[in-house]
Amino acid sequence: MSNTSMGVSLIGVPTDVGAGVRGARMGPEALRVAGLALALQQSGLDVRDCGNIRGPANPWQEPVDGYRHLPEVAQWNELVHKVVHFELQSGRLPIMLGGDHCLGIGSISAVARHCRETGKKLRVLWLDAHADFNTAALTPSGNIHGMPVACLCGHGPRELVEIGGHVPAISPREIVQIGIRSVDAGEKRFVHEMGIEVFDMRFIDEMGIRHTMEMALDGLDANTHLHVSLDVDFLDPVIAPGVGTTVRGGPNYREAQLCMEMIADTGLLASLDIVELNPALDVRNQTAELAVDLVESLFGKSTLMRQVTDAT
Ligand SMILES: [Mn+2]
Repeated sequence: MSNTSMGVSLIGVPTDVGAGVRGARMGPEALRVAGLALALQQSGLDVRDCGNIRGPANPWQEPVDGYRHLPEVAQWNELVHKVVHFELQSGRLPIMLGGDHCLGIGSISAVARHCRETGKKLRVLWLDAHADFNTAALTPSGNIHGMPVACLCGHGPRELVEIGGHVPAISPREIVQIGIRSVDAGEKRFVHEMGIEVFDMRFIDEMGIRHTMEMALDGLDANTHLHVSLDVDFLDPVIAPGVGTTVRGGPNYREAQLCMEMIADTGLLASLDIVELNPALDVRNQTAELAVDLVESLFGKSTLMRQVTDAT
């Protein structure tokens, strides 16, 4: 079991134009300071830090027609889409260092486009406290970091829905949500209507992370491109305080590790977003360090003593 030659590209996306609290723009640096590149190198990967994408500043304005900072969000996502698609075409595994979660529009639309071009099946694992399935009509705030999944599924402003040139960018069948525990009423109806598979915290409490992940990873095959979109607010705020939108009752440390390890076991991880880390709210960079720890597990560093020579 070796991924020695696998090339991964770190792409910093320092923005919080989609968020309701400022500070996620410092996320990429916090992840670097926490040692992300070195940790991945020590896992045997060929790591290239591509530096940061440079997009528009955060104008910090009120919503216009139900959206905050739509022109800026669109610009950032156009840039993210281009870079992520280029890295995938180059045969590398892009890791997006966010930045707020609106960036999932650019990165996942690029992944979906790459899958269409290469005949791959796509599975997106959306690890988040929130469904991020709001629309201008449903959202109270207009913050676009609450809308990326809706946009990817074809519901949102043209400027975002059409990024990547294929509408919708993904089918609701290609995405699975895990850890959800805070959804607006209208948003909840819309998620059900669209038929998105959601494993919320109630499900995880009752069935356990192991069974949840078995179901979330069911049906993958060697031709599947697995994308993980990790919103740091997925984690319980007790272990991950450095987020703008904490919600109590998320996975604890061991549950989060098991989740990452089971994804690693598939050997299919092909792209990753790490988003919503807000160093302005963190305590001694512990949330960034935890994210690095989890990413190591995602790339196969097991914290267990069990030998892996035999399956099951
Ligand atoms: Mn999110």
